Amino acid sequence: MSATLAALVADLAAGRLRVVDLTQPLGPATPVIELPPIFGASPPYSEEVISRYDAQGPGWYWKTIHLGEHTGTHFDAPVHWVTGKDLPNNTTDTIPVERFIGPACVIDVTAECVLDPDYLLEPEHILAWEATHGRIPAGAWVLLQTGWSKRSDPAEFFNADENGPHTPGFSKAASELLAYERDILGVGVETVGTDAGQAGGFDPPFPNHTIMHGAGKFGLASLTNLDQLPPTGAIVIAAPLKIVDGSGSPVRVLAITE
Ligand code: 23J
Ligand code: MN
Repeated sequence: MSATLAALVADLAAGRLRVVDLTQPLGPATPVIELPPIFGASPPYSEEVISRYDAQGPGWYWKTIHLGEHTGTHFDAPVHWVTGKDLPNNTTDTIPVERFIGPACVIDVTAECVLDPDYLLEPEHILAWEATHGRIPAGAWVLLQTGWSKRSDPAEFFNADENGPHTPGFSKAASELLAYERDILGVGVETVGTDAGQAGGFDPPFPNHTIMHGAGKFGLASLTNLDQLPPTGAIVIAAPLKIVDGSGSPVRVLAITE
């Protein structure tokens, strides 16, 4: 075995490395994004039991599940957005698997989001983070820690009023910096989508989706436990289901950290 893999196994077994689950539970109560009614809606998760040690299957339990590709903790592939529709290897079944693993850069803006639920990460905030923690490397997952996963009440998680949802995200310029100047794998967020709640009214609408997916980058939404990660030093593994021509998929996101 390679020394690296042997050390990984030994460090995990000894507890020198820890696996942190960045995934929310997936079930009927999972919050699903709501868009204005002029657009199509992603259905809530639903399920039926096929058998549970009963007449339909005396020795076995299994279910059927029905859900949108973008439900709960999930992966956004470049083909999800019109800007990424003609890129090579832009679907869940064709993205090279090496691109599902990368070092995590965790940007903590929890305090800012308490004061302003519409908080947008700006380039100056990224540069300030880099002044402390070092330059975001190519191939990194950039995770925006907002504290939003602590909002277990769906009304607080969506935080909507008559003007729509109020949840944090990225400015257009911040997404451009991360996608073009840093060449990251993608961004991850604690909110229901990788754009801010008000981003449907931005120019362009949903700028993070527009820019990231146009540049072949990915998204991870509805993450949790980001507060268990250091700003740098963890590795994130986020491999979507190999759905043929998939625009995204529910995903079990794991971090390996000291
Ligand atoms: C479709 C339209 C707008 C958004 C989204 C999907 C998502 O957030 C998503 O799950 O990709 S903002
Ligand atoms: Mn999505």
